[in-house]
Amino acid sequence: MNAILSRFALCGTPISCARYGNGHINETYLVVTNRPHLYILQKLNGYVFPNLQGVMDNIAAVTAHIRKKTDGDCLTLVPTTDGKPYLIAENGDYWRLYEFVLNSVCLEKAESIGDFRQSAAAFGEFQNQLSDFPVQSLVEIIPQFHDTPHRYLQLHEAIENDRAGRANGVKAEIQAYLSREKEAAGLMTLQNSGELPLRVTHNDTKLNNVLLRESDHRPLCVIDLDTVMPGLVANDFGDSIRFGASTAAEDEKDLDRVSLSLPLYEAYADAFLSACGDRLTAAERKTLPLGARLMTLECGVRFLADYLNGDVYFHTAYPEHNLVRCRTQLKLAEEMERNWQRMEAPCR
Ligand code: ADP
Ligand code: GN1
Ligand code: MG
Repeated sequence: MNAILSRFALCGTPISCARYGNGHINETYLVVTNRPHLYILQKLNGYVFPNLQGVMDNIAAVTAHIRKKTDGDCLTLVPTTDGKPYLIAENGDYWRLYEFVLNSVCLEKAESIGDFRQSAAAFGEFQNQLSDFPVQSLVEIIPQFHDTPHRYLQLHEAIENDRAGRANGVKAEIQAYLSREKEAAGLMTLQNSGELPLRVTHNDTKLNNVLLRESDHRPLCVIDLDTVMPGLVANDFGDSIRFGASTAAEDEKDLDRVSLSLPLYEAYADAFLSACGDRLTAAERKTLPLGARLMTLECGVRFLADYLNGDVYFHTAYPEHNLVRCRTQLKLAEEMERNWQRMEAPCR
């Protein structure tokens, strides 16, 4: 790793570099130098992001825009020794270095309802900060990223190809997801008919993609900007709920522990709408709960497809990891169906 680090304009000499965090996509390392100075080093995932140059151009533009508007923390790229915002290694790998956001915490699970409110405030404020960013100038990093019917097509392909020979063992899960395919087009239909506007959205609004201040858990910085691109607010709202308002981890094996926490849901909706509700159209506001249900379904469809494809997309820690994740998403989607009226109430 020293060969990579020596190509960045570091403050001090690296004394350690170790794998860090729980991201499913990039290879992330915490780097400490003798000063001491802390950095986040990442090898970008070229399978997930075929247009790595586009990823980095989007991030550079979005962080520059946010930096002009805030005196708080913002993701800061550290340049290479020859002044470039990222490094292309001899073997073609892309590497980038961020300043480590000091005195921050990254939560896998909200420690209190207040924490979850703070994450809603952070993502709502992120929406505000980028409301005047020229949405068409962004590269669409992964085309049809949150096009749920398209994700269903990919699931059908995965079932047909059955590359890992796993389809027979997961007939019940396949059946459960396919029985919900009809409802998957809800948001895309409204987007295509112009009833929902495209905005600059984050598209991966998990709780662990926002850093809170260690001392009081106030929002510090939204991270993981790889998928910032034109999208629907409902999906940003929805992915936060999918991940953060579940009573269990995304990869909980005991499905009895997986359900939707209505107090967390209601707190998030309230704080998100307080932060950016004024900017939303009535149709956007009304479709926020649908975003939660469809993002949960879509994420489950993606985990199931990846399981069938042999775990080529998401990082996994054991062979059934994607299957376990797909089951939790299904259970959570069922819980949302059961609580549908309560979910709609705060967004009317
Ligand atoms: P992935 O796309 O794989 O999810 P992330 O960019 O989200 O990668 O980074 C993985 C983890 O690294 C985050 O969840 C967070 O814990 C940590 N992290 C990333 N960037 C920073 C930063 N600038 N300062 C502190 N921690 C960070
Ligand atoms: C991935 O990078 P990470 O771990 O924050 C994925 C999201 C999924 C999420 C599921 C680029 O997010 O779309 O919702 O895993 N990111 C990409 O946990 O596919
Ligand atoms: Mg992440």
